[in-house]
Amino acid sequence: MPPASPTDARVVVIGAGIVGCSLADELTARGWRDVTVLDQGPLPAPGGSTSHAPGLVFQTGPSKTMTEFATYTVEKFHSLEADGLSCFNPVGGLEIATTEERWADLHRKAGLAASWGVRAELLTPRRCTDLWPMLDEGRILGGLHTPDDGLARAVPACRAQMARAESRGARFLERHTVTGIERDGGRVTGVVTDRGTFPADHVVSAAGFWGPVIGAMAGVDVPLLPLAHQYATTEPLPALDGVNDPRTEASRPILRFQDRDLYFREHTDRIGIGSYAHRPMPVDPYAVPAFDDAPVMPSSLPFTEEDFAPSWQDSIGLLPALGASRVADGFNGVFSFTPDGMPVLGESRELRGFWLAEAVWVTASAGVARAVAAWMTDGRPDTDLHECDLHRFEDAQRSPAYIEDRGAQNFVEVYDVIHPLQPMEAPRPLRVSPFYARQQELGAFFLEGGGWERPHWYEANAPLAEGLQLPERDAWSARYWSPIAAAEARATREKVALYDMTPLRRLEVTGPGSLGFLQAMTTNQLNKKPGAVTYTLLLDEGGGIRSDLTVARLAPDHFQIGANSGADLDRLLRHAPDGVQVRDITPGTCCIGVWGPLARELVQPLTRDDFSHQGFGYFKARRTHIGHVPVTAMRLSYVGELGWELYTTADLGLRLWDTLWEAGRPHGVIAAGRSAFNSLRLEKGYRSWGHDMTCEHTPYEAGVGFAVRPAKGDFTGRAALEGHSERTVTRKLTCLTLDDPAAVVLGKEPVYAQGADAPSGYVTSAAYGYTLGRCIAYAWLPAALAVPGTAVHLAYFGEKIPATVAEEPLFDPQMTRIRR
Ligand code: FAD
Ligand code: THG
Repeated sequence: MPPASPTDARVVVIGAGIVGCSLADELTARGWRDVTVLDQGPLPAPGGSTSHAPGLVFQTGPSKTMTEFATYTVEKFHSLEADGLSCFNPVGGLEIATTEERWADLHRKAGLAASWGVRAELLTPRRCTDLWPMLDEGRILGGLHTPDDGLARAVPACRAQMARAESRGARFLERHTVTGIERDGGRVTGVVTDRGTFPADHVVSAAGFWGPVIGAMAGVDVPLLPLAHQYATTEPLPALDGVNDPRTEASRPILRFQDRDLYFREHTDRIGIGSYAHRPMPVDPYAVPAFDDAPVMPSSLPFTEEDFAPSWQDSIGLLPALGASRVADGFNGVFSFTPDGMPVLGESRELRGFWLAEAVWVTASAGVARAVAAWMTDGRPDTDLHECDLHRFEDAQRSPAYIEDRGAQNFVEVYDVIHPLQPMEAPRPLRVSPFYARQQELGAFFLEGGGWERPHWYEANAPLAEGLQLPERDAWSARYWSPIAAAEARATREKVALYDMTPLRRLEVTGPGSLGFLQAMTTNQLNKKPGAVTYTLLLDEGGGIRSDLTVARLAPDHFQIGANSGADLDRLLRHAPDGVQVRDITPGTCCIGVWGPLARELVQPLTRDDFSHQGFGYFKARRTHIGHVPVTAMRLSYVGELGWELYTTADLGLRLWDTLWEAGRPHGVIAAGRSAFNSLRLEKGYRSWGHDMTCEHTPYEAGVGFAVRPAKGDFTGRAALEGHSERTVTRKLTCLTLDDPAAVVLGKEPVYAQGADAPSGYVTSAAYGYTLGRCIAYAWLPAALAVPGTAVHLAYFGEKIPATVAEEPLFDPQMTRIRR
C-alpha cells in the first residue's frame, strides 16, 4: 500500500520528454519528494518526439479542456527561463483561409477562442500580409490572429523544469531503459530497467509514442498509434536576412495553412514547414531503433522527399518567395495519434498506481501535467478530464485494428474543417442495435457515437415534414440536420414515437450490500421499495458532478443504472466492495423509448399488467411482458412525454420493435431520431452530462440540486457541498432563448452581457425547440446575469445574436404531460 500522505509516495515517471519533465515539476511543486524520472536516452534531449518538436502552440480548439491545457502551457513556459531566455516566444498565431469554408470556420473558431478566453481577431488579407509579408495576399480570404499563441522552446522547457524539480529533490536518470513493470496484488510496485529495479508506489508512463510498449509491460492497453509526420526546413532566405534574432529564432506569427494541411514557423533566416498532407505513415514502436543505433534520433525517421513534393508546391503557392529556395533538411518525425485525437490520461483500474499521460502535444503538455499531478495528489482531477480519460474507450474501440484505422484517420483529418456532429467514416458500422435492419428500411440517417450507429432522423418521415414552416438554416446549422427532425419532434409531442435508446449505457449492480454501496456513491435517496427509479448524481469528493444516473431498484439487491460514460462504470468498479457485482450490460441488451401522449394506448393492449397512471406510476420500474417479449419497463422520459423505456435482451430486440410498431400503426407511431430527441430534452430542460455539466460544477450551479439529499446519510461529495445551495451560487447553468425565431446556433458560442466586449460565459448545448418555435441555448453565466428577462447576445460566426434569459423548463413546467 502507498503511504498515507500521497506526497510521501515513491513515483517513477517513465520518459523525460516534455510531459515527464512537466509532471516532475508539478508533482514536486505539490510537495512530492520521491520522484524519479527515467529515460532510455541521454538528457536533456533523449530522442523522443519532444527532442525535435518545432513547438508551435495554437491554443484554440473545440475542447475547452484542451484549450485550457494550452493556455496553462503558454503561461507557464513564458515564466520559465533557460539560457537567459523565456521558454515561450509569444510571436502570435495566424491561421489563414483560402476557401470560403475555411473562412467561415475561422469565424467559428474566433467564437471558440472568445468562449475559452483566448484573444483572437479576424483579419483582412492586407492585415495578414502586414504580419507575414511573404504571404501572397491575392490567395487569401482572411486570417485569424491569436496574439498570445507562439513558440514553445520544448527542450529548454524540459531543462528548466528538470532543474526546478531537481532542486526540490527529484532525480532524472538518463540511459535507463525500462524493460518491465513489477506488480503485486493488482498494484504496481516497481519499474525494472537495464540498470536495476526502482521500487514505486506510482508509475506514470509518459513515454510518448512508446506508450503501448510500456503499457504491454504492465498489461494495460494504450490506445494510440505512432505516426510519422513530415517537417522540412528551407535554405536561408534573402527575405529573412537580418530579420530575426538567432537566439529567439522567430518574430512573425506561427502560421497555419490548413486548407493544404500545412504549418510554418521561422528558424532565424529559414522557414520550417510541417505537413499533414501526406499518406498516414504508421510506425511500429517496437521497431524504432535505440538511441545509439538511430541515424539521428529514435523518433526521427529518414525524410521521404516524394511524400513532401506536393506540400512544397503548396508552400510556394502561399509564400512565393520560397520559389527561389529549396528544402535543405527534412525528417519524418514520429508522434502519437489516438482514435479521437485526445490524450490518454488516468490511472489504470486493473493495475492501481499505474498512470498514463500519453498522446500529449507540447501545446497541452504543461496543462496535462498540472491536471495529472492534481489528480495524483488529491485523488481526483480538479478540471474536467472526461474527454481524456483512459476509460472513455469502449471494448469495441480497443482492438488494434480500430486504433490503427482511427489513429490514421485522425492524422488525415487533423486540419480539416470538422462539423461538431461529423462522424468518422470508418470503421462503420461497428456497433448496431437489434433494430438496425428496420432503421435502414425506414431510411435512417446515422451518425456515430461510442461506436454505435445512431439514427438522427428517418427519411420515411419526410411526408410529415411537408408544409412545416421552418426558418432557413445557414450552411453550418443545415449540416447533419433535416426538417424531418422537426416533424419527428412534433409527432412525439402529438402522438407517439419509438426511440432507439440502445446506446444508453446500462449497468447492473447486484449482491448483498448493493444498496449501501450506491447510497454511499450517489446523492439521492435510493432506499425505496423495489420498483422505484431515482434520478441521482455521482459526485467527486469536491462536490463536482461526475455523472447523473437513473437508478432502478428491481429487487432488494438488484439495481439497474442508466449511466453516461465508461468513466461511470470505472468509478463504480473501483469502489465496489466485496460481494457487490457491477456489470456493464449495454452490449447484449437493448432499449426502446416509447414516448408521446398516445404511448399508453400503444403499450397497454400488449401487456396484461396495469399500465395506467395508478397502476404504473411515474419513475417506477417493473418486469413485464410486451407481447412475447420479457421486458424491464421504466416509466420515465428524457424527452418529457408520457411513456416508457423498455429494455430486453438483444436476441428479442427485433421482436420488441416489430410488436410495438404493429401495435402503433393505428396511433400513427413513427420512429424518431436523436436530432428530435436533443431538441425535446432541451425544451424540457434536462441536462446532458459532459456537455451542460461536468465535475467543474456543483449540483446547485447546474440546476440539479433537487437530486441531492444530505439528510439521507453520508455520500461522496456531501461534506464539500455543506453550506452550498441554489442561493449561494455565483454562476448558473442558464436557459436562453434566441430572440429571432429564425436564428439557430450550434453550441459553444460565447455569451455577452449587454454592452460588454468580453464574454461572460459560453453555450453548452443548443437546439431549435420546435414546440417553442425558437432556438434554445443553455449557457454558463454569472448568477447576476442568470435572471429571467435579462438580455444578452451570442456571437455566431461573427454575427451578434440577441438572446434572453428564460424561466425554465420551457416546456411543461407543471409536468402535466408526464404525470398522468
Ligand atoms: P516524448 O518526447 O517522445 O518522450 C517520451 C520519452 O520516453 C522519450 O524521451 C523516450 O526516450 C522515453 N522512453 C520511451 N520508452 C522508454 C523506455 N522503455 N525506457 C525509458 N524511457 C523510455 N506538438 C506541438 O504541440 N506543437 C508542434 O508544433 C509539434 N510539432 C511536431 C512536429 C513533429 C515533426 C513531431 C514528430 C511532433 C510534433 N509535435 C508538436 C508533437 C509533440 O512533439 C509530441 O506530442 C510531444 O513532444 C510528446 O511529448 P512526450 O513527453 O509525451 O513524449
Ligand atoms: N434514461 C435512463 N437513464 C439515464 C438517462 C435516460 N441516465 C443518464 C441520463 N439519461 C440521465 N439524465 C436524465 C435527466 C433527467 C431525467 C432523467 C435522466 C428526468 N428527470 C426528471 C426531472 O428532472 O423532472 C425527474 C427527476 C426526479 O423525479 O427526480 O427524467 O435518458 N434510464
